[in-house]
Amino acid sequence: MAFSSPGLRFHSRDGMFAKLDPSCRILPPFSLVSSRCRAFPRKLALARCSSQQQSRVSGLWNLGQIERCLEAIHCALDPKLAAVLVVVACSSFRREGHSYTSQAPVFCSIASEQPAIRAQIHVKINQIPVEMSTPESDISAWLEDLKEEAIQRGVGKDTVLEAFDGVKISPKIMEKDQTQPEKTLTAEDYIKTMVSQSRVSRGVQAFVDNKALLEEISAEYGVPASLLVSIWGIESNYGSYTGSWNVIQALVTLAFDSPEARRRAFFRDEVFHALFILDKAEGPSNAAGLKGSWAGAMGQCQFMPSSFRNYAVDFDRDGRKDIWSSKADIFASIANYLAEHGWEIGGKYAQKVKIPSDMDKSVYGLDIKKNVNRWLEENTITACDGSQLSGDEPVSLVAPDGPSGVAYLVWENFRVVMRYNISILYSLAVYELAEEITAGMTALESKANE
Ligand SMILES: [Ca+2]
Repeated sequence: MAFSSPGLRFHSRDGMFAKLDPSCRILPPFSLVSSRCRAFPRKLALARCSSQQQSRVSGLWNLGQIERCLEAIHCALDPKLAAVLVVVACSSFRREGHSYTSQAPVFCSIASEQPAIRAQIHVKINQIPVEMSTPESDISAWLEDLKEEAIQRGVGKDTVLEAFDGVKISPKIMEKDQTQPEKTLTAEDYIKTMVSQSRVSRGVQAFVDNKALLEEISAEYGVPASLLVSIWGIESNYGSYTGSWNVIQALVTLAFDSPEARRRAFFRDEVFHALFILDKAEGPSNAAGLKGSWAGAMGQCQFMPSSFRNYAVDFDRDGRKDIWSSKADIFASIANYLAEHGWEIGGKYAQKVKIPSDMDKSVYGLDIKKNVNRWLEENTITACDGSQLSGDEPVSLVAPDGPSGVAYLVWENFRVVMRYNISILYSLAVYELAEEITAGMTALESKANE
């Protein structure tokens, strides 16, 4: 069969061109000949070589490889041709047994900025049947390799054997990893969802119930108690949802199957941290106690194993860092995490502001810092609550949906919370929930004083 696009033609020197047919299982090394893209085959070859490590497992192309190829394609070719290649590449992947509906838009956007082409690719990708899965023997070999590396890194053999007992690659986790909802909410709607009225009132109640402990920890680490409650509320709904997945199994699955090579390396590293937690008796006494989200975030403050090892605190001094059930350990771990990442005691966090709806997008964003006075001199900015803005500290202006959506001035502490979860929207939601909880506490106290 032949693919063509105006001015471009596929060509194979080794007769493998026919395998580009979407019915084949392996996307072969292929070359393209075109007057406009002579550099392309080399880029593609490089992309493939750099991920040989991953292809060793299945011998087939994985998402990470495909993504790199698509980037190369996108750099070199026109969108229509890239669109055809996306469909071919995804055919190979989809037949591997992966359902990657949520990745389709990513491929589509890499391939083309034109909505009509993206929509067309999306439809085509979803028509490709899912048939095959990676052979069991390959998974076993990969798991053995992982265990061996853990032992070489210094984890006790008994710990490794116990932790891996019954651990399998979980299709459910693979599915979850590949079907994350697309971020389509506006910042305002996202904040409304995260800072619901019930979450605010539960937060105020949680503050009241744990006031003495929260204030003790807040005094020790310099992080406001309302912020600790806010993060606790957003991470696990005040401890009511922490996830009951076996963390080793979750991490192993993601290290094996996550779409991007960078994420696979991240989760592989987290597997070793989780094993060290068990081996060095830093947390739960056995692997069954290491519970978390499907993505490996553990306990009521949702720490990844590496964060647990570096920042979790045994505040109640019972010999274990228990972020699953000890409130003292949970609050102190959150506070310590923020303190260690540079929380400025008494520093400002954020201020909701009004900005001109025609403000140029190039003049704001997290990478632009100016002091408040300069912002006021150069731009028309007013505080939404009517307060007077001024100050010499460097601040940034963020407006996630553009100048006509919500806008905030953000201080250094805003960035510190982004170290907890690298998302502007997350840090804004944490701020707004903390503000609401503080307001709720103030209202309660003034009522009590009446
Ligand atoms: Ca403890």
